[in-house]
Amino acid sequence: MSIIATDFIANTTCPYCGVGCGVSVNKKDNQITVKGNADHPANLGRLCVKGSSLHETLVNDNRLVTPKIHGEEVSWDQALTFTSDKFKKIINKHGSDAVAFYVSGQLLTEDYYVANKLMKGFLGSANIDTNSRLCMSSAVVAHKRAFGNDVVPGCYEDFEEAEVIVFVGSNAAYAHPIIFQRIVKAQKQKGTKIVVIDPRRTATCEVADLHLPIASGSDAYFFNGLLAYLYQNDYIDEVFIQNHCDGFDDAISAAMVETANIEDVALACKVNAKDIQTAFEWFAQNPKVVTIFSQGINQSATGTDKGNAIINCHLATGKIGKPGATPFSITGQPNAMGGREVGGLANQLAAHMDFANQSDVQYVSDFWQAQNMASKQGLKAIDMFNAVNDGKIKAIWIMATNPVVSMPNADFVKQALQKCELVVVSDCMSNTDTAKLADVLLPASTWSEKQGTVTNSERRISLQKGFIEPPGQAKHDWEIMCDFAKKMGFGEAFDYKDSHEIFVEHAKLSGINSSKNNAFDISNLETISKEEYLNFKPIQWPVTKQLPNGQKRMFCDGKFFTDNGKAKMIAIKPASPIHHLKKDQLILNTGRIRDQWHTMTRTGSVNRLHSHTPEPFVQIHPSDAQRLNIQDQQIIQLDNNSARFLAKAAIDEEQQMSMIFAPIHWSDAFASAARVDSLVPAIVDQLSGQPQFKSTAVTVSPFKAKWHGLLFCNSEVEISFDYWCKNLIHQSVMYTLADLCESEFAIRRVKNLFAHIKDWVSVKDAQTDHIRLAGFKGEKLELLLFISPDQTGLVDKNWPAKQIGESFTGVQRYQVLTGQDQSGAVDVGAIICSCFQIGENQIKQAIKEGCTTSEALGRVLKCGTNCGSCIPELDKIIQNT
Ligand SMILES: Nc1nc2c(c(=O)[nH]1)N[C@H]1C(S)=C(S)[C@@H](COP(=O)(O)OP(=O)(O)OC[C@H]3O[C@@H](n4cnc5c(=O)[nH]c(N)nc54)[C@H](O)[C@@H]3O)O[C@H]1N2
Ligand SMILES: Nc1nc2c(c(=O)[nH]1)N[C@H]1C(S)=C(S)[C@@H](COP(=O)(O)OP(=O)(O)OC[C@H]3O[C@@H](n4cnc5c(=O)[nH]c(N)nc54)[C@H](O)[C@@H]3O)O[C@H]1N2
Ligand code: SF4
Ligand SMILES: [Mo]
Repeated sequence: MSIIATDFIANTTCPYCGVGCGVSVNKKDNQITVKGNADHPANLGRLCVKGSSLHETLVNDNRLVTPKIHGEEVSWDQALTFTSDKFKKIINKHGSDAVAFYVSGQLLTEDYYVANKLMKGFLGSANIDTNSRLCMSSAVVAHKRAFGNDVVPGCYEDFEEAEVIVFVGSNAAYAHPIIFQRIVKAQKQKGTKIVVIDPRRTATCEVADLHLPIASGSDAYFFNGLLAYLYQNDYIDEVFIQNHCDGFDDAISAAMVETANIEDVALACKVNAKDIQTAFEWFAQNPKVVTIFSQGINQSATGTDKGNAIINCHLATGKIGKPGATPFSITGQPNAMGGREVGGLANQLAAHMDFANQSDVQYVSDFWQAQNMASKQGLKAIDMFNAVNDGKIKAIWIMATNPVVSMPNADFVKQALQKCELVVVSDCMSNTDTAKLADVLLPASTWSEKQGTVTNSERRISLQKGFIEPPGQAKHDWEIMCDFAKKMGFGEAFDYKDSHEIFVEHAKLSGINSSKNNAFDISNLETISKEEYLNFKPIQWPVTKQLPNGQKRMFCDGKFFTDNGKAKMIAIKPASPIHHLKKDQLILNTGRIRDQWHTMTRTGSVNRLHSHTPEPFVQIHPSDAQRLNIQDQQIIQLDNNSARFLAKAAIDEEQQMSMIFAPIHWSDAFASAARVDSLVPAIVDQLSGQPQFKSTAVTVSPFKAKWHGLLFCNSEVEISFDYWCKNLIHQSVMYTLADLCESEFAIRRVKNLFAHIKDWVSVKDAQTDHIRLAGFKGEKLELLLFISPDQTGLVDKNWPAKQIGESFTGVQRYQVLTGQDQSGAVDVGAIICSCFQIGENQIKQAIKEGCTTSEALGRVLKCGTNCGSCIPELDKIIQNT
């Protein structure tokens, strides 16, 4: 890592979630630290656990630092000549639609702008789609149907203004922690009522006044029911409807068909009618309601309709465009919103313009002086990979996303890429599951090295700043594409000096929207100087001559971006996914955990982020577990789609019956069989193309391992057991193991794997079948292996993990095989507070000694006093102890 110049303080933006927190980076005495930027309006100084560990991701052994062709290191010139020759040949022979880009909401706006311009304006196809298809595309369509444009109406201040907050399909305590903390603070100050609609009882529910554990996918029944209730009980804002909405009568008629009675809603949602009534009353009786929706809504075969069912209720009551009153689709990735602005989706043009409108296509083409302008929409993500599989797409370039892990039907995606003539992958990491399939692997710079803007959930544009030189030969994504464009013969149009120039062009292009009745217009930023750009002041679009300081809320005047200026209520026919479950099947729901980011390529390198949830798990209700003969923490197997998934059972009443939950994060780089999307088929919303990730019937069975093991060593190895999972803990790499083979084979396999170790010490207890093995190099402990026929016979992991690399002589070499500190100190237990590494056992002890609030625990143990992400769990442990 080469750090720029001397000491500095740099203001930048967090690269993780769509909250878009401002981060202050401080370099002093060769040490980099991060803290929340108190001046950034998104977080006002706070950071969650992921944000506050950003400095720990700056050094990473798995960085990709040189371009490679078929695994061989090459120069940039060779890599891009090879790639452009292939692209030219394929386009000449098979046409422009034989090539594709699959990009990401984690690209910066400037990268994204260049990718979109290159594909749609110069390569001549609109085959550029993004992982935002998996994330926000249903919300985009819902917004366009209702408002005429893809616009999030509200702002974060609305969370503090609101009297009622409804979280629907959002586990903000984990996924949008700083928004969650803002809301909890407001709740403490003024008693905001919080409703959570989620089949699971999540950490977000810890602060809920009401939790509705609805049946999987039944949300549209709830919101249609709410609309019918509002109508029947005279809560409609007649004047607003009259002046500002179309489609009211049809939407009401549709809502009255199946959901006119609360009892019917309760039946469809499988929750009790009284709670539904309470939620309806709170929505109806309080003028200031914010409905926050996320992937529990979007990731559904009818996600767009669900989005509109929510928006309908806000329109019908005029709860939009006012302080504290708005539907609010919160974005997942740091630049999910920016991608939409530049037209990163295959069915969009730049600056929110549309292929459906010939004058839009012409305008963009003229503006770019495009050599080969695409004239029609391209393929959406699922169709794109189908076309790769069918051989219709012969070259695909994947940037800043890991589809072999994150796409539904993930094994199919893997196969399609294996068959594809040319797979180019730009990533900052060398070892992702997708990078392993690349013909051409291009090293990209990443957060801390690259510079450019991102737009957060409240339309606020901020700068991610570069303050470290990229390692090795890594280049910025926009630079890589511009170099490629030059090789393709488009040099003039891609001759940018820096990201500032790209931003200026993007801002300029958006200026057309003032005459097109489109919301996205940041043309007032087209004159921004480089100096101003480098010190970018976070601002919410639109930013125009009339609105030079941006705009907090949209639709305050009741004007929408439709032809007649009125919002559209959409008649919704509610639907839930239908599953005919066999005896051993349950419905799989998937989502996020607190301390990991997506496929773990960044957060997976930080020890303390492993401590909260070290292994993949399947949350299962006690009665399902009992019926299927599953014990807590036992490895279980999920089957579907010809794929097998292995993870530990977490028996939990917070999970509803007939459903299970598994995290999305583990890839083949971190576990043997925990890519959850191998189980999920590609069923999509017909309007948006977004896949249904949250409701899949899978077969569930116990996995009957012959033995369980813990392996501690000092570096990563290519391991192959039926079950393994990799962790970073203290100074060691730890593998949790289990297998169907005999334990004797395991010993042999481990010894073969570590052939360089010659000095072994082992013990075997013939009675218990416990085997323990230590490997030394000189006095240094290189490896520890503990094997037991059952999991409970294994040692606590903290002490052994601290011994790797230490020196042992004489009898100590046997003592280390006990796996225990000879002083008898007690293990801290599962880590709850990642910041201060405070474990559950310590917390329980402190509660026994009199701490009855999370604040009191914070005073004694410091837990929860840094990022605050663990406070919901501290509260839960207090309740349960
Ligand atoms: N820690 C962490 N934070 C992240 C991310 C991360 O990887 N890690 N990723 C970011 C990204 S890209 C995104 S998109 C966001 C996603 O943020 P969220 O959408 O909040 O996260 P998820 O866990 O995917 O899903 C939210 C909830 O939807 C619920 N759900 C499932 N089915 C239904 C249903 O039928 N109805 C309802 N009402 N709820 C349902 C699930 O039980 C789950 O608790 O998180 C962002 N923040
Ligand atoms: N079952 C199920 N599946 C899901 C979801 C779910 O809830 N359930 N959620 C979906 C959603 S909402 C999302 S957003 C996706 C996320 O899924 P992905 O986008 O596949 O996940 P990431 O791990 O964030 O992938 C980002 C990649 O970009 C690399 N990278 C980081 N910075 C840079 C950079 O600056 N340049 C380049 N070129 N590369 C970089 C990282 O190393 C990593 O390999 O998963 C989707 N899949
Ligand atoms: S909430 Fe956490 S992950 Fe999201 S932007 Fe803020 S600090 Fe980053
Ligand atoms: Mo996402």
